[in-house]
Amino acid sequence: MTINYSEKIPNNVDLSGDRRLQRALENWQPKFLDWWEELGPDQSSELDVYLRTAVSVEKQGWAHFDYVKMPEYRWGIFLTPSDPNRKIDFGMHKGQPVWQEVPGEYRSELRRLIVTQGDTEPASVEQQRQLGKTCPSLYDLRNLFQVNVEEGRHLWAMVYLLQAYFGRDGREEAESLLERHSGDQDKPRILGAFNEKTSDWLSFFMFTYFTDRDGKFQLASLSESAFDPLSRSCRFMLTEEAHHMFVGESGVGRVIQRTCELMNEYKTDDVREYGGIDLHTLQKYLNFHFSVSTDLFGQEISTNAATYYNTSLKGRLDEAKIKDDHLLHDASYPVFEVREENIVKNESPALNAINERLRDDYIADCDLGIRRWNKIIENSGHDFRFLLPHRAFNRNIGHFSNINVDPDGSIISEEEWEKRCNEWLPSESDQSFVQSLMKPVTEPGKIAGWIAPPKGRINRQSFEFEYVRFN
Ligand code: BYC
Repeated sequence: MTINYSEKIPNNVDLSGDRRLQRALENWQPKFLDWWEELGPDQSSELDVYLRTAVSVEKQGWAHFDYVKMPEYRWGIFLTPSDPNRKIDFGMHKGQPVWQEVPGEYRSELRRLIVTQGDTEPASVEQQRQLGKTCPSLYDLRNLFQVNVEEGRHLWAMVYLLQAYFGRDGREEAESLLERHSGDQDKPRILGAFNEKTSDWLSFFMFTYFTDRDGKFQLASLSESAFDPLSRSCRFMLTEEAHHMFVGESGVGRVIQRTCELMNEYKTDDVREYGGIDLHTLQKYLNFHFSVSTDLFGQEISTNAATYYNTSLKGRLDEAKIKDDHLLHDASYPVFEVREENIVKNESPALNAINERLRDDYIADCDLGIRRWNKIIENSGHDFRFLLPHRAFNRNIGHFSNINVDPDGSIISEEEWEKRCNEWLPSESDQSFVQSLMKPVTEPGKIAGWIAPPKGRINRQSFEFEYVRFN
């Protein structure tokens, strides 16, 4: 399962054994590189970046660290080792061996799942394109670029599946993945959150905490798929994804740390004039990124999701660990809905509530990080606590998309929403304040004033290490 780096496209899928596929992917490769040049990290081609590259797909020690110019990064196709005994864990094909080919009757559903997943990867790179110019430190700059190249690789993972298993329409979809662009009026990205702007580093850290976490849960569900190549692709992607969420959680944590230091030093909550981001503003950014990411789980009641589950295409989180019949024909699941001006829980058929169940898992996971952030505040001697807003707050998809809800979950009038939304979501002036702090710091060992230095290291290198070299 070592990765073959002697080929033009590094891979562990014996690409050279399938000349047609190899040619198709080699044909797509320059288009990918053009896209990277045009819409990947701006003005970054000449930088030497201390990046990790996958050298093996085994759990231990798959990463190699070295300086790389990003356009020369070895994007490739890496799947976790196959398990010849793997059986399907859920849905109508439960108990049968997993599939190595796409069953004709599920072709369009599978393609749609793969395209939706694939679409998010280049989208996030596009969203983060300008951030390199305002990095708070070289350490952070390196982490941004690491996330970017790995999202690029995740696109490769989905493009491989499309090209290898979906023939001509797969090749067309692979082209379209480079043609839709984040925020484009005519050809936007498929899912809402991936058309939002990520124009400052606070948004980047919130995005990697909340939106990449949706990635974790969606990939985990897809890794349950009966279509084994999809499952194995997603399993390897999950190992890369962990670092992205670390960047988010530690990034936000370091901003909080710095804010608390300033609060203590100047004996005030209003740290803006001292170059920090006050806790209320952080809560607003949190509210925004949480609510936009919560939309990514789709509608509460979804026949699409029921079909994916029933046909064994997309499972639940840790499917094998759940103790039920894994068919869900007679099961129910509590789902929030609006009844006579109130938000109440109602038992619904579990098959239709698959999206909501995953959203519940996601929200519980988000909450763990919030608690760790609150610990930083508590340890600094302050009473403020972050709270996740109610799941119905600021939603654009599903039951709550037509009503206005405050962060506590009370339904409010349109008028009240208009009057108060700037208390809950970043206002224009909050955004321009945060933007005003975004000044590049590119000297090794130095850091911007609004964020604390990291405690962790990258490959045992200290914070003072020259993570990015400007030539
Ligand atoms: N925005 O029946 P429903 C990641 C559409 S992130 C816009 O509920 P379904 C990453 C929906 O497409 C993980 N539209 O849908 C993170 C459908 O449209 P059509 C990405 C939305 O299929 C950071 C209609 O509404 N992976 O990896 O049950 C950086 C009906 O909705 C949205 C996946 O998402 C939205 N938020 O559920 C980099 C996994 N939500 O067909 C990467 C694959 C729904 O009527 N995707 N719609 O035109 C899926 O499993 C499903 O497509 C969804 C939606 C869970 C997203």
